[in-house]
Amino acid sequence: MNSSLKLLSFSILLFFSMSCSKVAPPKSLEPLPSERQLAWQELGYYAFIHFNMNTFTNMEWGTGGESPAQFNPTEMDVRQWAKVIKDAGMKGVIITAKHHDGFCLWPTKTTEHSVKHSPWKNGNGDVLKELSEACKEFGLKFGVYLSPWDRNAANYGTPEYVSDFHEQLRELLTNYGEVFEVWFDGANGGSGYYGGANETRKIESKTYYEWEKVTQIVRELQPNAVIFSDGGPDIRWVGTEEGFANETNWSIMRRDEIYPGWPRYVELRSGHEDGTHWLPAEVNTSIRPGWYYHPGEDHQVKSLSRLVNTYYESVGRNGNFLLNLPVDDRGLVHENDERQLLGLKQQIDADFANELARGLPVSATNVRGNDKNYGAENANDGDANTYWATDDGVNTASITITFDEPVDLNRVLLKEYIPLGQRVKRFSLAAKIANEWVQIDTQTTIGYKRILRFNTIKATALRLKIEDAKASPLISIFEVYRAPNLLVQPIIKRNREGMVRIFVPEKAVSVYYTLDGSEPTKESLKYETPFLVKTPTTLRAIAYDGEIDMATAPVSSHMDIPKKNWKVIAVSSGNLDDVEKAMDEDPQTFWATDNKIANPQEIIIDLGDSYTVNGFTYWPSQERYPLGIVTDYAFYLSTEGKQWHLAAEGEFANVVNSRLEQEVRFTGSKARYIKLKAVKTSGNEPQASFAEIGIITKE
Ligand code: FUL
Repeated sequence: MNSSLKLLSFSILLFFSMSCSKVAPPKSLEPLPSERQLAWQELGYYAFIHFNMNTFTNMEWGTGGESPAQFNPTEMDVRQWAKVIKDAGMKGVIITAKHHDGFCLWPTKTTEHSVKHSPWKNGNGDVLKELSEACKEFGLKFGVYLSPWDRNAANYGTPEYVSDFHEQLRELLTNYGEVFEVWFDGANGGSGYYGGANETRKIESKTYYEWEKVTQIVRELQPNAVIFSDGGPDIRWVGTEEGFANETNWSIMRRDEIYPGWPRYVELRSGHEDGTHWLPAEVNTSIRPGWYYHPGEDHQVKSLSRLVNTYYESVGRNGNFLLNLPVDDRGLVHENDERQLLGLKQQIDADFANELARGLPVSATNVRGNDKNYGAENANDGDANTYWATDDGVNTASITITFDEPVDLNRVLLKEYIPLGQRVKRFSLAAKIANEWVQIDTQTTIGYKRILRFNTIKATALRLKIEDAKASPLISIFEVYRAPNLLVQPIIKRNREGMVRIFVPEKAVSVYYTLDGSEPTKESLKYETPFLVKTPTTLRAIAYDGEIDMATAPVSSHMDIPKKNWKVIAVSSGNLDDVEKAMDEDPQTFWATDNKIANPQEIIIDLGDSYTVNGFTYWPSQERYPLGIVTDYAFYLSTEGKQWHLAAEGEFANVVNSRLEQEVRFTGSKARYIKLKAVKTSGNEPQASFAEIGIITKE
């Protein structure tokens, strides 16, 4: 054979050995995801927008008896929403085209209860049109929420309504370009306005809406769109609105058991290991307590650490994250929400900025047919389409990545190659630290994406052990990160005894504080254990990250005398069992007077000793649906509990919309007893509630 012939036959051989590996690919493990489900899973994080009639009536569930005239945003700007969403790193948006109250954000032909009759743009507006166009402009996916339950429709409960509902769906899926997700809610409380009938109507949620037909319409008009509901058929609810999936999260379920309003919905948090259909979880939660905008919740936008947790407990647990933004009555994403969204983006970007394992030496205890196509190196090549696989029947195996030198790390991101089915049932992670193998974590499912968080370690190698799987495990991604510490302002708490505790979410972050009102620095007192504050004091604290030499802005907490010896000695009405909630130093709990007895109501407290009282404080209830917020007060002092002297009376301005601590100061006088009288409550509710009462003894 001459040399060029030799070269040719060698190349042919090489070509065959590379392209036609003799090893058969792993068999798929049913059930499998569809193309549209796979595409959806890649989105990861996207926005929900609750903006509709409820935005203007300050409700969560409208009755259906509202007037289109009430829908009237003053500065509506969907491009602002799209920009915020894009800047937040979200991939799309789903809007409440119609919520349970039946008001349609587009000029539908099916009902007069729509933007067509609202003053907004003189009835010529179409929120769906504007938003779908803004989505195109900003490169966002566009989705729709259409409530099956309709408390406005006179024909709700009849077959005619179902045709209208289907027609609404057709309009939404025809007139606004590509739709990526159609969202159906399972809620149905029965009662409604129903064209003035004001009654309760029961429907059979499994059959009434003709779900097969609904699916047909979506497939016909938007073949790439996924359909969401409690039980899919494409995407499932995660069984909670708190913002998490369980650690064990199968993307498969026995789907035929599920229907809208399914009573065993808690199972949606984990899926079914023996699922019959691919049905991945979408984690939906709101950035505020409510789904809709309520000015009273402007101060309750979720903290950065809460949002970061939600991200890890959704995207990091094999789910997608649908975060709701309650657009406000101006028609804008509120600035407080925007700030938190951008903070979350910044933190997540920083957490995953530098991958540390790409291309490093990696080995596995078993490789399918000893074939490079399934070798361990496919797990840390950054390509989710290649994977490490084991021989058939080998469902326990491990893969080890070795670093050139000791590396600081605290995150591991794993992916299974899900086009062939979800397989891993149990796995563990170990790290080689100072030459010893240390177990870091033991977990269950992986799925599309699983992120493990742990305290920073310095390791020379990492070993992922698949302990058990339904079939040979296929690991497409094994990434390693060192996320920076989450540096957020400390949270200060003090109990009735006066014990102070200061919290930060990261162990590696320190807290420094001052007790004289001065600016804290890393030279100030370091918080190590709880301590007692017995006299009126201003505590100021910072969180400080020594690794980057950075501190947060200080937080301040004004503390007065401890409430240790306080005793409620009389109330005008109400249950005394939980009356301490009005003075337990926790504004998240509250005490209320009897709800049948009209105001004024009052509460009398014995301070246990005599003090010069210069003022008082009142926290309104922080409940989602607060009752009896005191709007007008009278505050009295007494030295012996019989003779009362009026120290102050007035109004807590804007206390309903801005439910923050109220502070009233007056010329001080000596007292041992205080009396707070609720002269008036919000909406004149026949009940007064007190989340926390305090006094000011400091000058
Ligand atoms: C729930 C609805 O009842 C709420 O109003 C909200 O739309 C939420 C996303 O789903 O079931």
